[in-house]
Amino acid sequence: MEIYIDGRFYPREEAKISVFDHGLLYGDGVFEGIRMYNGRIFRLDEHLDRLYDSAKTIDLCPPLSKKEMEQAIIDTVKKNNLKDAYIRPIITRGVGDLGLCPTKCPKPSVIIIATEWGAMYGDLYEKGLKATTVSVRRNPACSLPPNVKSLNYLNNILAKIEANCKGGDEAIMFDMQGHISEGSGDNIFVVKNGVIYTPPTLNNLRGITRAVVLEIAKSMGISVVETDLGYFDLYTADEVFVTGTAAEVAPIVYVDGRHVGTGKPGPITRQLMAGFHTVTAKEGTPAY
Ligand code: PXG
Repeated sequence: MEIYIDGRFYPREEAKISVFDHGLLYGDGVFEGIRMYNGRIFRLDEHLDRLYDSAKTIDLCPPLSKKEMEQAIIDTVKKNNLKDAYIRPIITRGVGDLGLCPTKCPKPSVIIIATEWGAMYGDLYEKGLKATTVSVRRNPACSLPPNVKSLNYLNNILAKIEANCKGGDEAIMFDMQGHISEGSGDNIFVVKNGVIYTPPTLNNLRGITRAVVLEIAKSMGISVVETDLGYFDLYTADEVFVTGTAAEVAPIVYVDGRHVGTGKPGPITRQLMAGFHTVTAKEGTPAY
């Protein structure tokens, strides 16, 4: 595996950054998770836009233009001869001193890791996942906006730890007001009486898979409503599913020990899973 760091490629064992990089010291940086399907990079422009918006929000000036970043991503997948892959571009604040002030970091760093990748949840796409609501609240938009895909993922990791302890495959987080926010690494949807409901994106990451799934649903003539949701909606849903670059479209069949609908992946979720595979099979920026 060859990893890109600041314009050069290093073998996995030699791909290292400074212990004084504020990405490590403070989680000060931003990243993306991108998929490549059959040699084409899925929704690359959207991921680049979100990466640069995340950077702008934390006042981090990327050392590469968007075009140069796109090229670096393409170079990295080519260097590794990848066709079906997960791509992880990272921009860190760079090397500074032990103080947290970012003005001491003159040069942000860019890292790109690309690795072969298949289905994240294996047979759970057929069986469905068990989800657990967690006591950890999603950090509010007035502290660290959940729209920023920052290197500081402890909020999500705490949620995942709690879900793991409770035997869940994925966590479901609420915001400070008690509205459903999202999973630890995916957006959440419920289906009731043939209509898809999902929270607006002030309290969660503006997921790119979320947007694709909403497009697919609309093209299939399924109504979509973006609205605040609570426990009640989750426990009484006919279907629940999550979406993410890593998770793709994944059915949830249990929430807090209550079965969702029939306890099996529902028909709308299945339609969207199939629709998503159709879209990923034909779209994307060709790397070769
Ligand atoms: N919410 C959060 C908090 C995320 O981290 C999504 C939603 C889905 O967004 P996209 O644009 O990918 O549809 C994410 C995605 C993992 C993992 O291991 C997942 C993500 C990031 C890093 C790791 O599951 N994020």
